Amino acid sequence: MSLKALDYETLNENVKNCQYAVRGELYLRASELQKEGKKIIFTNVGNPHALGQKPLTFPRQVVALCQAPFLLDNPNVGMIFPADAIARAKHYLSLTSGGLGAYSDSRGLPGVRKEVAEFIQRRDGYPSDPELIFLTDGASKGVMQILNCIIRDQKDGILVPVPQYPLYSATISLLGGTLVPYYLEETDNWGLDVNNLRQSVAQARSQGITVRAMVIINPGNPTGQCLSEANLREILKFCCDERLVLLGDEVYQQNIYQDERPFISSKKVLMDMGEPLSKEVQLISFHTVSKGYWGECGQRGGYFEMTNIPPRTVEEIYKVASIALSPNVSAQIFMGLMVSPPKPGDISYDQFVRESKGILESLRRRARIMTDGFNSCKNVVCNFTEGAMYSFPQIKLPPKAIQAAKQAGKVPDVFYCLKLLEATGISTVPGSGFGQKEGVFHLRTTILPAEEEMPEIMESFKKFNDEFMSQYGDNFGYSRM
Ligand code: DCS
Repeated sequence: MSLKALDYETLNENVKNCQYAVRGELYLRASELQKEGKKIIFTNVGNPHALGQKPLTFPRQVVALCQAPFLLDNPNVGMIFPADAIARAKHYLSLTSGGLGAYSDSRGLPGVRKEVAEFIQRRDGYPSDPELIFLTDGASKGVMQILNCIIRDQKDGILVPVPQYPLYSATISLLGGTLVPYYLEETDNWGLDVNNLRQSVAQARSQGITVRAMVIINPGNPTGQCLSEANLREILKFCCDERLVLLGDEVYQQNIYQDERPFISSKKVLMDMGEPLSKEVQLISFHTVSKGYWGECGQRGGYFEMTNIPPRTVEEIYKVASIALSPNVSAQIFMGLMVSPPKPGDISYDQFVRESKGILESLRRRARIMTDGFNSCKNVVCNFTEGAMYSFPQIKLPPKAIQAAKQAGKVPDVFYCLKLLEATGISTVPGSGFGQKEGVFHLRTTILPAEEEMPEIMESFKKFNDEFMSQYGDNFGYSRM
């Protein structure tokens, strides 16, 4: 019997080969256990609202009014909504061509792109052109659109950090390109050594790969590090020398939990470096409404900004974006609100600041509780989460545990994470889903569980881990790699 196009055997191999561990085996098992009635703590996805974070009031008021514009005609609207939310809703509705039910331009509403450009200009101190900003359905879609433009065939390589967020590995394999790994240095707080980059590129070239772009995730996922300005300068110089497009994933730019290394955008560093670099290096920067203290993952709002991309290419990217007609219009409004939140003197300002500060300060405390908790466990070492939303401890698995994993037909860190899940209900992602050095094991957890639940979660983790280590250990000490 002949096979049909959607029979598994005949599917596009790129689809079958692509892996996305954040919703992989661990997540599926956790969902099963949940159905069986077990309490699961889902720390596998950076999805703050799913773990109880409350939405910020002001943006929801504005979008609620945009979704239900008839409320604006209700004489009592001022009793439920503050005047600045009403004014903002009218402003955004005036930018649309028929409210939230109408497609927008495929690049997004011009008025919102202008607000994004103004935000970038305030943040970096350099002009930003709304014509070079495209709004997207979350940062993910932007990354996919751009990788789609770059990858021509399997000989095209993209430099990706290891460990990395698997959007990159999955999309590269979906598009049939080649991932060229560069390793982050765990003992150097997940720093990036440009010599490693050179080696990675040389090795890829020796295998006939044309390296075309480099991805940085700053602050890092899953690694949580913030890149220093000096490091960013080296990277940009490297991209200039090697003629690589830099893809700057900056979705965690508001999530910073230390003061030594504040977030600094790749665009600002590039502009600070002056000519010729500032006119030469091709850079695409990504942002989202899913992270920060907004955490509006379900709204699917994002943007990318293009720097030094020729107009003909911008036209082509626009054409391809047009195939999907329009990014979500309500998400575009969230993006507009994120980049232009209430200002001092506005009615909603105090409440907005109170809510956003409350979330960020709590995340900062949770980052500390988690790192300290992991570091108090046997055979576990963990760099401090400087930014983003994750903790990525190294788990030094004893040889007996690795042996037991092999017997169970599991990758060792998957084995450990499954046992952790069964024993405690904590659903994590094994380090192998992000890439790691051979023979080294990690897990990733978010720092998002409610602060008051954190001590209990860490206690339950410690109990499990220390028992696991006693069960499989030989009581010999492991030194840190
Ligand atoms: N880039 C990075 C580095 C991310 O971590 C994520 C989401 C995205 C882009 C895409 O986000 P949006 O499409 O929602 O804008 N992070 C996933 C993660 O690791 N856990 O949850 C989601």
